[in-house]
Order: sequence, then structure tokens, then C-alpha cells
Amino acid sequence: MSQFQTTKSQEIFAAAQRLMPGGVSSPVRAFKSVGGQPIVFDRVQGAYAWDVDGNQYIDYVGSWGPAICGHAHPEVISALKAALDKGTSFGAPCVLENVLAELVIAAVSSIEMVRFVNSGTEACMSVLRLMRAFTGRDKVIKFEGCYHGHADMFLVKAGSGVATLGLPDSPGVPKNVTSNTLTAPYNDLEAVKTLFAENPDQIAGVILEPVVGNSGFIPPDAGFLEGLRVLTQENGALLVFDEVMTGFRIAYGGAQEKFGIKPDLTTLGKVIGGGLPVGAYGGRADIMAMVAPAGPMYQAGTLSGNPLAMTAGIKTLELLQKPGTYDYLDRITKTLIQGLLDIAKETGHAACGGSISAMFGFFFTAGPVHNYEDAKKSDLAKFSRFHRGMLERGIYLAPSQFEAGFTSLAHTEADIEKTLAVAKEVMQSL
Ligand code: KE4
Repeated sequence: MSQFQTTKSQEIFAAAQRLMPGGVSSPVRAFKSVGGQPIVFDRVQGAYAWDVDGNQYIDYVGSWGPAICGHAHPEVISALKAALDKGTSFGAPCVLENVLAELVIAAVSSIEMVRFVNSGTEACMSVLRLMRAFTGRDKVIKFEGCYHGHADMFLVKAGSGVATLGLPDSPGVPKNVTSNTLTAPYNDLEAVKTLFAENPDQIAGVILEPVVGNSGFIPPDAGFLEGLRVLTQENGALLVFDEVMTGFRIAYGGAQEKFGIKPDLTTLGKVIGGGLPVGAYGGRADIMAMVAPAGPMYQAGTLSGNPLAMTAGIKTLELLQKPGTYDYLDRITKTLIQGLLDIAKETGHAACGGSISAMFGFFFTAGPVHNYEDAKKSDLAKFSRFHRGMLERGIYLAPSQFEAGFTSLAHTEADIEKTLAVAKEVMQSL
């Protein structure tokens, strides 16, 4: 057993709990579902994090997605240092917005115009308003276990922290706000067809995670995305890919490049901010033309498009354009997940899982896991014991079964081998 001690983390977290609800700025960080005390980070670099007690971790959360080039990449840091000399926020047009917009439009074929905001939540709430403004319809279909940020209308059978905490949706959200949010099980085209039949000409569109990360890792079944594209077109509804997590991670052009599906609108976040607060929504020019001040649909933000966030995003996407990037990410992540599944088998634990590029996940169940209901049937208690065992041996996994794992360009084959060696020790002890 390591000399793992977390005295300072515990002191700081105890104080934090007196200052902030649950001691955190975002619920999933509180380790509620995996138990035990969260670790207070002191600094991050590349594939690693260090806590305030000096313990080092191989980090597979990567700030929940932004750190795909590795934490604090030297080229991102130096670009930010140079940008700082020009100020932190303009509140006025800035050429850096053009530069990042051009990179996003060049990368994501369905995006003809883009609007920057400050988080994935803002991107998703804005895109929902745009769906409704463009179609004149109020209803929207989301999938159980998918998470599109914490805006009221999405807090219906949501994933991520809502699932992690087992919240029955959230108090404070009026029924009349969520009454227009229809839900279906992920990968269930028949359920979507039924919703369209039951709500003729009333559904503005379908929004989904094209690869789910917020119920744990659940890829689309063959034909699911294609089926949604046909169903939305047949019903005069929009298809919206929430690529806040998958964008620039599943492929440089996102899941829509990987699966060859062209949505009408897309949301982005995480990676395009390179670790600073950014979100974005974009898509067909005829739809985006509705967004103020070009059109009547209002959406705004003090810090939207700020030069620092644009700088970090631009440098991150430039780094991701290097040849071989996604081959490397896919290779090391496949080695990791296949190793974990082999070890589970060798040590007598039922497990299933997978990966696509730098996104992975597994469940302690024989599976298969096609949707959130399946994910909930996995052995959550065993996942918690596994998470704690890995943490105490220097491997930092997402503190919830209902999250995905992330690798980066900074993770080496040696890091993966070490992770698998630790996983074998832990799984033997479960
Ligand atoms: P933010 O508002 O947290 O930037 O983005 C919301 C969001 C929207 N869409 C998808 C597919 C997302 O995954 C997210 C946020 N992801 C979670 C982790 N699963 C963020 C971590 C957290 O809530 O602390």
C-alpha cells in the first residue's frame, strides 16, 4: 500500500465545505458517489496532477475534457502569457474570435457560422432557444442519461452529476419548463418515432451526445445516428449534436466526422477553450442568421469571445492538427481499455467497455450497455472500491460511474502500462 496521506486535502476540503455548498464549485468533484474525501489539486502538468500533500497522479479526467494536449501545455501557456500583455477582456470585437471561428468552421463540416459563449451549458441552452426560434415549435427530444449542462429545460433524466447524485431531476425547475422536454432511451429509434407520432409538428428537434459520456461511455448502436437524421428530416425537426465532450476528441471534426452524419446544429466546449472558459454553438448559416444581432433570437455574454480563452483554444486546435494525433490517442486508449477488460476477466470481475479515440469507459457488468438503464444495473459499489483503490495508488479516474475517462497526447505508453499494473493489483483486492 502506498504512503498515501491526504492531511492537507482533508483540511482544505473541510474548510471549503463551510464556505461553498458541498465544498466544491461543481458537484461531481465532491466524490459523493465513490465515497471518501476528494483530493485537492495543487498543480497539473501534462498527464499528471499533484495534490496539496505532494501525491502525484496519472490523470484520466483532464479537467473533464479540455486537457487533450496535456495539462498546461508549454505552447498554450506561452501563448497565454503573450496575450496577457494585451489585457484580459475587451468586450469588443477581437481578431482572435475570427481566428478560432475559422478553425472551428474548417474543422466541423456542418458548422457554417458559430457563436462563442462561456460554457457548454450556455451553448446548449442557446442552441435550444435557436431550435425553437427557427422551427416555431416548443418541444425537444433528449435522451435519458445524456447531459447538456444545467439549464432548467435539460434537467430531465439527465446524466453526469445529476445521475451521479441520483437526483430525481432538480427542485426549482417549474413543471411548465420541462413539460416540453420529451425523453427516450438512448439507442432506441422506435421510442423516438413514437414521440414524433404522438407530437406531430410540435417537436423543434432532437439533441443528443453522439457518443455518450455522461452515463459512462456509451457509443451509438449502428444505424442509430443515421436513423435520427432521417427521422428529424421526415418530421421537419432539427438534429443537434452536443459535441461539448466529443468535439475535437473523437476526431478533429468530432463525432460527426467519425460517423459521417451531418447535424443541423452543434454545440462545443471544453477542448476549444484549451482549459479556459469557452463554449460555442454553430451550424447551418440559414439557422444561425436568426441569432442577434443578425436576427431576432437574443443571446449575449460579457466575456464571450474573450482574448485569453480564444488564445488557448486557437493554440490547442493548432496542436491537434499535427499529423498522427488521433492515431496516437486511439492507440494508447485502446491499449488502456483492452488491458482493463483483460485484467477484469483474469481477476474474475464481469466488465464491459470501450473507447473511441481519447474517450473511454467501462462498467462492472457483463453488459452490453446500450443506454442509461443498462448502465445503472452495473456494480456501482464495486466501481467505487475500484476508484478508491486506484486513487490511493496514484491513478486519478473520474469519480463517478456515470462519467467517461479521457486520455491526452501527454499520456505515454509507460503511463498506460503503470495504470494497468496498478489496476491488476486493485482488481485482485476487490
Ligand atoms: P459545462 O457547462 O460544464 O461547460 O458543459 C456542460 C456540458 C454539456 N454537454 C456535455 C456533453 C457535457 O459533457 C457537459 C459537461 N460535462 C461535465 C462532465 N460530464 C462537466 C463536469 C462538471 O459538471 O463538473
